[in-house]
Amino acid sequence: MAGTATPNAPETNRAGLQKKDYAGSKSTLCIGCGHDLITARVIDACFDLGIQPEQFVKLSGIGCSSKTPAYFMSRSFSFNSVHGRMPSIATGTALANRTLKMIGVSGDGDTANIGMGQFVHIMRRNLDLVYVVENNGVYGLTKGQFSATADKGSKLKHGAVNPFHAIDLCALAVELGCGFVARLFAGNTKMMRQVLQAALAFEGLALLDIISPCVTFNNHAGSTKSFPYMKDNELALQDIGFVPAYDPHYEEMDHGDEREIKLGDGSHITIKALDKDYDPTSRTAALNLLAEYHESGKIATGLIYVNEKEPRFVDQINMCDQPLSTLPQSITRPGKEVLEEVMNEQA
Ligand SMILES: Cc1ncc(C[n+]2csc(CCOP(=O)(O)OP(=O)(O)O)c2C)c(N)n1
Ligand code: SF4
Ligand SMILES: [Mg+2]
Repeated sequence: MAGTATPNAPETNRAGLQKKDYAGSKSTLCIGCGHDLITARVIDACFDLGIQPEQFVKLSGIGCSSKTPAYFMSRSFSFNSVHGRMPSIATGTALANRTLKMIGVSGDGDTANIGMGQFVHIMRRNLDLVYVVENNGVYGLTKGQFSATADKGSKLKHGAVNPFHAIDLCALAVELGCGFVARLFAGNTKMMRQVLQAALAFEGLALLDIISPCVTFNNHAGSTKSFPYMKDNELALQDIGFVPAYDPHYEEMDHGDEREIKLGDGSHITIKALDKDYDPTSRTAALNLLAEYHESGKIATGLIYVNEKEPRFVDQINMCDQPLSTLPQSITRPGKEVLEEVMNEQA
């Protein structure tokens, strides 16, 4: 937890770093873009947790959203990949160095259109990755065409109506076995900051589908991803808190009627039901909830599903403890004799 050493001195966190140590380059996005709000919360959450920037990797695809890793944590590793292919790069990174924590930033077009094939497969694995979809329902970078998350019947700026059903990324993620699924709104600062911390602490893959309005191409009447629509139709399911593992005060706190979820690293998510009390550890309840809200036109935000019992990707595939990237070539390239020995082994 962040603490202040001396009055008026800039706040430092447990890594001895200040907020400015988590900054990146200046944003080049349109003024008011929802994506910039998400960037600010990523910086907050990484600062709050005291993440060491040099132990962190930022990955993305292509789009306005995929440009945002340039705007935070310039001391971290970073790779801006091909359109829709961020999950492949994340998988390779996890294989090369299992000790790194990763954030992948994508857009609704990058994920639900060109990247759908990659998305569904990474949801089945449990990489240590926070997968953020900055969801504005359009291809912002290429001037605002509908993406596959645009709601049926919603309108483009010049009146065209979307005839197709929307893909619900949260429902797909729950269906495919993802262990941490949240739907958020870029305008809900508090919830984003808490859930981002929990997602970063989660040992496995966390999908955050964040409605992030495009103020230039999708913020008009008729859009269901605009700031005004979200202000009128967001239904925050929960008041979410996060207590990191290193905070010694958790046991002393009064948790009243809150639900608690203990994560594998010893941290806690606290959940106070606001709209309706449902169990985010139940897969069936999560899928029912998403279907029910979709019908109503309301956008339920909060923690949709948590299952922290699945083994991590690197353990599922029996990866050695030492990161591959630190092993000498004599081990990673054992040579012709060893290959021959393997080939001659009896099945
Ligand atoms: C292979 C390929 N096809 C198409 C494009 C053109 N293109 C660039 S960004 C983009 C869509 C981005 O939309 P989204 O992921 O929703 O990001 P946003 O800009 O809305 O944040 C497209 C189609 C491309 N760069 N590469
Ligand atoms: S075009 Fe839309 S998504 Fe892209 S930076 Fe501008 S407001 Fe953001
Ligand atoms: Mg988009």
